[in-house]
Amino acid sequence: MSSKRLHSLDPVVLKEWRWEPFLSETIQAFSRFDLQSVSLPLDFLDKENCFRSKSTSQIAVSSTWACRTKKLRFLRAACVESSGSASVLNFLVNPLPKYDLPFFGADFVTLPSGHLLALDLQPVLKTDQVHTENVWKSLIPLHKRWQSLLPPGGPIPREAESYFSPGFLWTRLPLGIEGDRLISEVLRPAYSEYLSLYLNLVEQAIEVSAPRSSLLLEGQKNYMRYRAKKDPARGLLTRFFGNEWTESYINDILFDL
Ligand code: DBV
Repeated sequence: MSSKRLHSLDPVVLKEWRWEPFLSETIQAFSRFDLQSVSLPLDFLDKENCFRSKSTSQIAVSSTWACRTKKLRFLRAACVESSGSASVLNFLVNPLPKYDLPFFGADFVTLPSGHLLALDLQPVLKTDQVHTENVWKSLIPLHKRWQSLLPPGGPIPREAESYFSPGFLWTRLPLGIEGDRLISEVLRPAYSEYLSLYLNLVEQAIEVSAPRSSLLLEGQKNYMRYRAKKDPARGLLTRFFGNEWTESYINDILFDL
């Protein structure tokens, strides 16, 4: 069985999920294009599971929003919540490879240790100037402004570096008032600007030649393989939902190419 949703998530499933305003804004923003539904297996659309943590039983939920448009092959948001211990929004836009567009990626993660926030327009072909130049000249000034108001997120794995742009917004914040303030006063407007830049790029994108499209497809596959292999959420998702569901979710849904 499969099902689909287009304009929002089921609010009953994600009662305490803190990233709802970001996802609503995202869906609203992409609605300027003609959103087309994609079917997902029901078990991945909404999932609820009981797991054991320090000898008590806890509930974790996961909910997936996904669609496509004429130029974007697959947009999906993975939303995870477990009362008190995790609240996650992982959002990725995969363009059709016949457009010279970057990925749009956000990873907003709240854990008992704090918030970990990543946002980027990630290149498909990082060393290809035609692919990057136009994006980076608009993105770098945004990054400069907003990253300067946030503490640096610290080192990222070396091998991951080739998948990020110089506009990678990356921070770790404490839980509590200060973290909440920076999320609403810095992350939120930064997110809106990154989103708006991306939407403009999508709007302007025109089809490329078939050989160039093959090159972009190879780059996309390479990126998706890396993300699936190294997904930092693997441990958390496995603890919440078990190994079998998690592997299928990561490999067949989240990073599906
Ligand atoms: N990350 C995902 C998916 C998630 C998810 C699909 C469904 O790719 C969550 C959930 N990310 C998630 C979790 C953690 C991270 C960490 C739960 C914390 C893991 C932990 O501490 O146990 C950005 N995310 C990270 C890290 C980076 C990113 C650099 C730290 C990794 C580390 O310390 O090894 N994810 C990475 C990234 C993008 C992204 C750059 C794109 C913008 O989506």
